[in-house]
Amino acid sequence: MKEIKKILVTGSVGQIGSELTIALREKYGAENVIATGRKTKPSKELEESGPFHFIDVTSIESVEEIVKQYNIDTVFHMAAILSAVGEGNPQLCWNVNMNGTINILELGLKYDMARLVIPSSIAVWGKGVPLDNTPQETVLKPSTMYGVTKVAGEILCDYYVQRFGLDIRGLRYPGIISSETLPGGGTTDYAVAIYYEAVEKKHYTCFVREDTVLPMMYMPDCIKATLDLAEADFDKLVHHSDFNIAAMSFDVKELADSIKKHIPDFSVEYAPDHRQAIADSWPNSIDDACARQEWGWKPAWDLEAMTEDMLEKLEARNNEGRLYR
Ligand code: AKB
Repeated sequence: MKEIKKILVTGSVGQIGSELTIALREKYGAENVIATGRKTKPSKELEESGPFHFIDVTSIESVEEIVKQYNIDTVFHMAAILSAVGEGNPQLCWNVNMNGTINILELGLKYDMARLVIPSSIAVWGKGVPLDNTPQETVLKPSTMYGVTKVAGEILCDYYVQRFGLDIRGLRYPGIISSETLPGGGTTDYAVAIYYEAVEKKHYTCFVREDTVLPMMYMPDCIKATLDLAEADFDKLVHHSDFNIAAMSFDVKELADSIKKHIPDFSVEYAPDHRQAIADSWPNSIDDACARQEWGWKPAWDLEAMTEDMLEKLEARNNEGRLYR
């Protein structure tokens, strides 16, 4: 297994990418982690903590320029169009997610890279899947273009592992909840927005029903899972690009109730929109036994601990008048 030395992070301005980049810089050295984004201005912290460049993942030349300039041997490919935005523009979703992924795979091959980390999502599932404790191996029939690109991406990654021996890893992220960067255009975004609005307005209008249950994870667990999988012993991996991982599952009422313990006059109303059908097509809970066995995955955060931490951080920022930064 080759050593990780020079890392490229695509989508580093996004919800996961922004915190992952900082964690990678702490672990591998700031000058060894090259953050990239498409258009959105990076935060001060991201820009000042190490190299940052604008690239277009759909253009192989644009990515290759950075790969050559920095001698990149590892990529964390976080750039993607998520489920809700993807339904608004399926063609864009296909272009960014599929061409972005194949460009990273081709560059991985051309430059004989040490490691490619290419995440997937719970969006791979759809009709015909058992909704409770969804198994690692089951039918993958997504109902969104985002899901289609994630299924195709997983299969493509596994093909490059088997055909060319590339070292590729990926996990099926559940909804990720964080206090730092807002998510952009996913179906699970309500589980982040509810905290911000609870702190700002003590009221939230939720775009999915009260009884909607989805698998979720707090950002510290998400970062840990991503770093641990990246460093796992390749020889012990049976799976590569499609690991189920789970941390917690709850419906919106349980989420609201956990917030009400800290903000008793918080209220929620429900106005389900087109995202309800997407949420209904995804599992309630996930069986992550393979991730636990093959690379030791174990979550640390549950709903109550996450709510306490989220509210503490958001309330501190709100008191300084910079809730949304
Ligand atoms: C989305 O809601 O689209 C994402 C995901 C589950 O991959 N958060």
